[in-house]
Amino acid sequence: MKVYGNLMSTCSRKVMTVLAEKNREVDFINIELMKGEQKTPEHIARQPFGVVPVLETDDGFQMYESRAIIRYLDRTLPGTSLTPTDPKAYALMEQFMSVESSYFSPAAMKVVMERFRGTNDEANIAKGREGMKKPLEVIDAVLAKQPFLAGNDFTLAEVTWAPYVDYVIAVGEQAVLAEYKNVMSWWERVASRPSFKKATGR
Ligand SMILES: N[C@@H](CCC(=O)N[C@@H](CS)C(=O)NCC(=O)O)C(=O)O
Repeated sequence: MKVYGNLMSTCSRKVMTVLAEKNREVDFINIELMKGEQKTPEHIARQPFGVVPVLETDDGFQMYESRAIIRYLDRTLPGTSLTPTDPKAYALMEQFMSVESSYFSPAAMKVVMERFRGTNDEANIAKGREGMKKPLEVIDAVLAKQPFLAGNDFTLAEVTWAPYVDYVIAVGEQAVLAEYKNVMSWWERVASRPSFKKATGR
């Protein structure tokens, strides 16, 4: 199995976290984003939008879109399932994956990219910080009652939130998270997970 990705990228980290949860080693083909390798015709043939990651299975099946890849991997690889069987827990997992992709990560990435690129547009950063508040408030209330977003277990919902929360902290914006104490306790559980440590090279 091959993954075309970049280990610094949030989307590749979701895929690598699930692979680590399943104890599955893959051939990792590094795509140098800073050099624009994701825009070459060779890579566009794998990923028409010119981004990473891409998964290629041993029988030559190729797919892209990180959230689709992690669902596929969880469904097909042996090991502990990261998708609840209980329909209500499953619904909550999907709900919080959607909250992440619709509301949290677009706001988080505004802040992260401004800091990461060093452009530091404070007005844009303020918008990003403001945008993170509601989704954080919502999950904080949920995490007051249960250890993980879908209930008692670590699921794909944690896998999708983790790289964005991690980068918010990495760029020095942890103050946005600090006022949500249940989020902070949850984050300790997620960040100390061996799969996430492996995916982030820690
Ligand atoms: N919706 C896509 C987004 C992929 C994406 O935006 N990847 C970023 C890295 S996290 C990328 O390749 N950026 C390089 C670029 O935009 O040129 C997915 O979930 O796989």
